[in-house]
Amino acid sequence: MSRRKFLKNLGALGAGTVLTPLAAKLHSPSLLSPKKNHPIVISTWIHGMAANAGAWEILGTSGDALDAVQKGVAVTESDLTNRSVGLGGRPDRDGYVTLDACIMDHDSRCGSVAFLEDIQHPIDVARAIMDKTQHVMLVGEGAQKWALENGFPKVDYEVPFEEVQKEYEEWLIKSEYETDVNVENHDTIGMLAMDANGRIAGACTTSGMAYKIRGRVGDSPIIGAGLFIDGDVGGATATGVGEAIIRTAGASAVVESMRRGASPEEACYDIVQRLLKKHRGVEGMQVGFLAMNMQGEYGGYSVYNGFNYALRTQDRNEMVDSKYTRTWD
Ligand code: SD4
Repeated sequence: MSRRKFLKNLGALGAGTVLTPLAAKLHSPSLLSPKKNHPIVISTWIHGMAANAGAWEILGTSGDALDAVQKGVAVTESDLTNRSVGLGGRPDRDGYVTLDACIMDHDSRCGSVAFLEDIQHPIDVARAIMDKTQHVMLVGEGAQKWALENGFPKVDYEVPFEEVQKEYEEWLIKSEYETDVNVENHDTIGMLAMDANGRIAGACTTSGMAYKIRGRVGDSPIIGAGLFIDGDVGGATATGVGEAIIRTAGASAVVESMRRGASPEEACYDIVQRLLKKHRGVEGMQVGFLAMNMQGEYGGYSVYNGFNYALRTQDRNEMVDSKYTRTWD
């Protein structure tokens, strides 16, 4: 019997109805009002706390998950002390800060921008691409041109910032590209939220790997790699070495595991194992995944220890340590 029919039948029971023991059990309040795990928002790393607070301004007042994730990750983009998100980020090897972001909703609508320069909020550009164009993704010069035409101002300050520029100049002396990724040099924000109406959405934004080759784009703006949402199943997002995440279609793989019945944590564990199998011998490669299903259950898993995520619900507002497979030496 469908749940709706079942509840209707229960409602049809008159006040004087004597319930059989089974019917009385079924009539218990816990079954009539199953625990709702939403609104809920999770996001990568410690800056997720502030980002979740931004998202909660919308989620906590019965607003839409899509608006919430956009607003949430924009908080991190505005934090110019963050070295992996927004214009405070580290530059590519030619000294330019280039930004990647994407957003996706319950109905699989999505927008993405990559290799974008001098615009403060790539996530807003990604959302506008989704809302105003028939395309999913714009990159580079064309993306910037479109953003300017559509009212996004070019920032009037110098990027990289002085301190970041200094660090970059020190790096230039050796010019060694390290894919070593840990808590210090690595903190893309990926966010998943479910609103009071049970709709899910996600967003991801980053300045990418420090000192990358100019033109390099990682997983974060790639739908299916850094982020994937399917309103029938749930959503996933990723952080870490983007090349590994793209090669395994990471976020999409997590959602497909959940579709086949895995819990969010199991699904994240599975992709971490697959990724390690495909990248044998690659040491120091941190990758972390977060996932949420349509029951509002969530989980994460990472290659190495050190990955954590921020959780916000009606009664929780805290950091959660992700499970992991390896420890740093
Ligand atoms: C990238 N996944 O560009 C991003 C990097 C990242 O924290 O997550 N940094 O590959």
